[in-house]
Amino acid sequence: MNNPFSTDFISTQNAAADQALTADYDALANTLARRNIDIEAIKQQAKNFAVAVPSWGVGTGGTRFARFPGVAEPRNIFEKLDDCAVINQLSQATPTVSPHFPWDVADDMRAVREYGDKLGLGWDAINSNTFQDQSGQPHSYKFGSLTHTDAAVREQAVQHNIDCIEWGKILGSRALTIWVGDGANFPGQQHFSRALERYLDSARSVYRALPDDWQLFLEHKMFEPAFYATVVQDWGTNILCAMELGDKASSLVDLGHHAPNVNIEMIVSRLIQFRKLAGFHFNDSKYGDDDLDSGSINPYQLFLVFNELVDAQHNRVEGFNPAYLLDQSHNVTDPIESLINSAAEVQRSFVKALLIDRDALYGFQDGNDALMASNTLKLAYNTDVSPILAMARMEKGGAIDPISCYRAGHYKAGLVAARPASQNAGSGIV
Ligand SMILES: [Mn+2]
Repeated sequence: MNNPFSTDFISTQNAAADQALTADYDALANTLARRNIDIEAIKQQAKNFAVAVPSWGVGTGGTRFARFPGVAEPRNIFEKLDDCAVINQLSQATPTVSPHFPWDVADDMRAVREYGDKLGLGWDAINSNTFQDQSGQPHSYKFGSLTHTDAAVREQAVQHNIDCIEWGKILGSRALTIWVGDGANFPGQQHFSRALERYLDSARSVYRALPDDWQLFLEHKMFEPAFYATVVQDWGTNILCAMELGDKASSLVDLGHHAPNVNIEMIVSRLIQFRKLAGFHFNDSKYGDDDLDSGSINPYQLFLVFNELVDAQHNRVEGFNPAYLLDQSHNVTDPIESLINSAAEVQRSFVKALLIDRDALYGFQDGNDALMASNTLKLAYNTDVSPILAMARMEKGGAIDPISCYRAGHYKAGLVAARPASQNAGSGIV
C-alpha cells in the first residue's frame, strides 16, 4: 500500500507525545473504571469508527460571493485521493471516500478504483450533480432538474443519475445520494404539489435503475440556491418521498440543512424509529447552510445526535446501519486539516455517547427526574476522551497529534509546483 508518510516519520512524531499520552490514558482509565466503564472496550469501538471524506471537501469550497483558491489544491479525482489518503493515514478514521459526479469522472473509472485500492481507500455513497450545468449538456438546470416542468430536462437529470450508478458500480459503491437545488424564488413561481410529484416520478425512474444491493439516499435542504421554497425542503417531505419510493430509499440528514434551532437529534430518532435513516452529512452551522467544520459551533448538538445513534446501537434496532459522511466547505483553512479535525470531532461525539450510563438514564426518564437525566448526559459529554482517540489512532498507525504531524510533513509545500491554482476544482457547497 502506498502511504503518503513513512511509518518511521509518524513514529518519530509520535515519540514526542508518547509518554504524556500513556499517563493521560491511564488516568482516564481509572476515572472511567470508577463509573464501571472499561476503557479498552471503548477504545476498540473508537478504532472501529469510520466516517467518509467527501471528495469535494479536499478542495477549497468558496461561497456564492467568491472563491479564493487554496495552496496546491487537487485538480482531479486522483489528486483528491492523494489528499484523502493523508487524512486517513493520520486520523485512521476515514477509510472511504464519497465521490461527486461529474466532478470526479475520469476517462477510465477502473483506474480510479485501482488508485484508491493502492492508497487503501474504499468508496462510500456516490453523489449526483444536477444543480449546475456542465459544458455541452443539451438542457439547462436553471429552472430545475428532476422536477423541471419540461420532461426533456427531467429525462436528462434522470439519465445523469443512472450514469452515476454505473460509475459507482465500477468503484464498488453501494449507494447513490440525490440532492437537487430545485425550488422557487417567488411565491407562485412553482406549484408545490406538482413539483413534488415530478420529483417522485423522476426519483422512481432512478430507483428502478438501482442494483438490488444498493440504497438511495435522499437529501433535503431548507433553502439555497432557491430562496423561497425548495422542492425537498425538510425531513417531513424527505421521509414521505422515501416511503413512497420503497425500502431501498431512506432519508439523509445534513446537519446544516435545517432551520436554526431545529431539534435535529429528535429528527434522527424519528428516522431511526421508522427505519428510514440513511445517514449523515456531518458539518456545523451557525445561521444557514454554512458547511462549517463538524463540532466547531455546537458540539453538544453533535453529541446529542450520537446519543440517539448509540441508543439505537445499544437497543440493536433492526437494520440500523447509517452511513457517516462529512460534508463541509473550507474557505479559510487547509481542507486536509479541517477534515482531519472534523473526523476526530465526529469520532469524539460517538465515543462520548458510548460513556452514557443508559440504564441510569432510562431510570431517570421513567422516574421523571429531569435534572438527573440531563446530568447523566452531561457527565458523559464533559468527559475529555481525547486520550482514547489519540491512543486508538496511534495503535492503528496514525498520529497522536494529527495536525502537528501533518504540518511537520510539509505535504502541500511539496506539491505547489505540481498543482498550479485552478478556478474549477470540483468542489463547493452541497
Ligand atoms: Mn450535504
